[in-house]
Amino acid sequence: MAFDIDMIKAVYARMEERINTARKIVGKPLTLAEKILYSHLYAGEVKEAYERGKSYVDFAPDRVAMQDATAQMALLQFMQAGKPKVAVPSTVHCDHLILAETGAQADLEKANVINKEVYDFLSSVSNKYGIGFWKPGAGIIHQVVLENYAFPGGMMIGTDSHTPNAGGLGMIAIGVGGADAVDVMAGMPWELKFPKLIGVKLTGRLSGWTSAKDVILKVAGILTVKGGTGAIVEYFGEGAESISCTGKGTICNMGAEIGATTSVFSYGDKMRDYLISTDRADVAAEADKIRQHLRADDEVYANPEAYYDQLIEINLSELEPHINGPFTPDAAWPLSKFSAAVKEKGWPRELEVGLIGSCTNSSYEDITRAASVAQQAVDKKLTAKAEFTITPGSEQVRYTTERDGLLDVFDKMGGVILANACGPCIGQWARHSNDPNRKNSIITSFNRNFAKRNDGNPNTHAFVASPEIVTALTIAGDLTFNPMTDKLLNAEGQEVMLDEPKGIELPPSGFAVEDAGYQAPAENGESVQVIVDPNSDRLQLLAPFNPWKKEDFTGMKLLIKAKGKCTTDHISMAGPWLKYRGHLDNISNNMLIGAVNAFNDATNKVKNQLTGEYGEVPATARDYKAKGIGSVVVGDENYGEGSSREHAAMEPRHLGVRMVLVKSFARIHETNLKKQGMLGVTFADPSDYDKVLEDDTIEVLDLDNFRPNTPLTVALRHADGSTDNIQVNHTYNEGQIAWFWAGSALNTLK
Ligand code: MIC
Ligand code: SF4
Repeated sequence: MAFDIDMIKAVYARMEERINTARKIVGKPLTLAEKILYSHLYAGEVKEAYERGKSYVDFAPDRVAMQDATAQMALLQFMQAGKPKVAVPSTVHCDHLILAETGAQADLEKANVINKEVYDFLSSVSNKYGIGFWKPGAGIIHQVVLENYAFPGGMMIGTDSHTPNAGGLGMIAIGVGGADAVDVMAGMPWELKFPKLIGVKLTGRLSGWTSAKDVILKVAGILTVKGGTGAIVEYFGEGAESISCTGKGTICNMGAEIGATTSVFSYGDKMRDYLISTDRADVAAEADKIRQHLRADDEVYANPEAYYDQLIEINLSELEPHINGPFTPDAAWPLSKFSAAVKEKGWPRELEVGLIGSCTNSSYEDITRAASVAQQAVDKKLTAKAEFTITPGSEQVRYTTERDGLLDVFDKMGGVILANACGPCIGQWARHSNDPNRKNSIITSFNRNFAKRNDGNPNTHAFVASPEIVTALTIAGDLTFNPMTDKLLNAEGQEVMLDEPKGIELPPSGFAVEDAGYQAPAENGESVQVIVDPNSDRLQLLAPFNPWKKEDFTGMKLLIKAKGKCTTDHISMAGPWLKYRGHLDNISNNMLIGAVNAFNDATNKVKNQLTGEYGEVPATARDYKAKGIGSVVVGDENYGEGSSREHAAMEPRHLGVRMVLVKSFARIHETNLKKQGMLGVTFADPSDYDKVLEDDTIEVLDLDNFRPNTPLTVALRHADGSTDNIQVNHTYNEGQIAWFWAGSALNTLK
């Protein structure tokens, strides 16, 4: 299982030279992100200064991590690439497919039966191609990576949008689609537009009820779900130094919610302590030797305005706990204003369930802080009014916190310990409710709260907060409870208050685990067989997509014009659909079923232009496809925000959608579309969105002139015989245009 110390030494050995050259070429002091990026150029030598937000750059990441729900598609594609073994250390983590129902053990046992075919597939592909395999129950990808593989100054990609969690350990870790992972595993360059840089200066110090989570909840409020797009967020300042390593991880994790490419903290004592405590004193010793390269240059910290494209300052001493939601993670409410907001907006005041844990918030520190609140419920004779669940992030954290008596405290408060897995965070939750459609409120320490995400119910108002705030509100069973000011009535009729939470950063008697759940790959996997049953409804081998001719982009029908928020959860819902993540045709039946049709405000109800009838989106797309007619999806701002799931791009590709035309894209989704050979373009004039009508037939007029930095012209032919010609922009470079004509990036790799 061990991380590769030689690989880390090699990265560190080349850093100094590359940083010095980059500093000369860029002509000014460097930020931390720039140092790491310039040290990971695919071509090796630093030859030019890249323009932030503009230049496409080829990188060579050190590692790849994949979770089971995305790894299936990634590895099905890798099997097509014809390589005998992965080119960089890679791991697979089985965390997304475990349904939370009764509790850890029973749920895990059931998952092992239900998902056997998928787990067997993932374990044998991993075995064959030299990939480390973390079994179901081992933990959530980002927590396991932080505990075992992340290292300061490294660069990693992962097929999950919360991969940036590893920024808590000073790594540039970026969420990507499976096709990107295939490139890196095949030893090819990985391309990224050189990011812009947002600096966040933290002064003061966290105390009382405020925790690291509140930093990112606050930042999300400032930047919104789009504000980090195309940027790396770099945290620094005395405040940053005092935050624990896992707290830093929480902040970086949720940077995904502002669309940031990734987030990162510089190396310091907190990271050092964490490395030592997780059995990696040798990594800490190496990092100590090059400390000056694992932070920005002094000039940057002294005068940050001059070096970051945008600068935000937060005083931790004044920062209040926050609660964000409902339905979007950037609706940020300071605790003191939240209760009034609940009343004013008419959100259901009764809190039905509190859920802590997940990849975002299940460190030893998080658990101790939440347990210190839970213990008070026991001591002060308070009975928790809401249901309470706890998902530990890894077996190591679970084992250690159980040994230290912490899980027992939750148990006494009435909490249920779920498996070390995503569970309710991704809708893998058999929620106990007498009415699954009731308007209701829940609060989680997770990161995302889009409609329907946790339990499939559009009326569930999900809020996001720190584990300790979630625990306090769970005890109260009331969203308007403010633990800093309000009293609760206990079983003996006395009014009591909750004291501030107390946490312990790292376990005083060290981390421990009996079976971490790791399986190393075969030394030589040549003879390992990977079996996919042709009759399976869970797995399906992929057939290459056809190359394009320009005629394919004429006579296309509008499939749907989506209105408002259209996240990957709207495009390819998770929860019950996760079971089809390895079967493209089956999962395509969820395509865009959550998107709101701009013409009738309904979901999954679009006009079939051939019959005039209204039908489900996937069925309508299949009908056009069967008749050889291409279709078009039109969307609003930040289309495809959220997850890295490339299914959101592959499903439309599979069902005959040829073009996606939107006001703006989220980064990962835009790349996923390009990789799968789709035409992803944006309105040059966003108000042209209004020109798209329900009966439009659509054509790209100048596809033979598809070149970088050159807009295209799209004709919207309306039913009344009139036509609107509109300009659309794109961000394809030469290489990506080659993927497009080839039908997919994978077709060019083969
Ligand atoms: C999520 O948090 O939405 C997920 C599920 O982890 C996704 C990945 C997926 O869809 O499999 C993500 O964040 O990328
Ligand atoms: Fe799993 Fe939720 Fe983390 Fe995604 S955000 S990896 S679903 S725990």
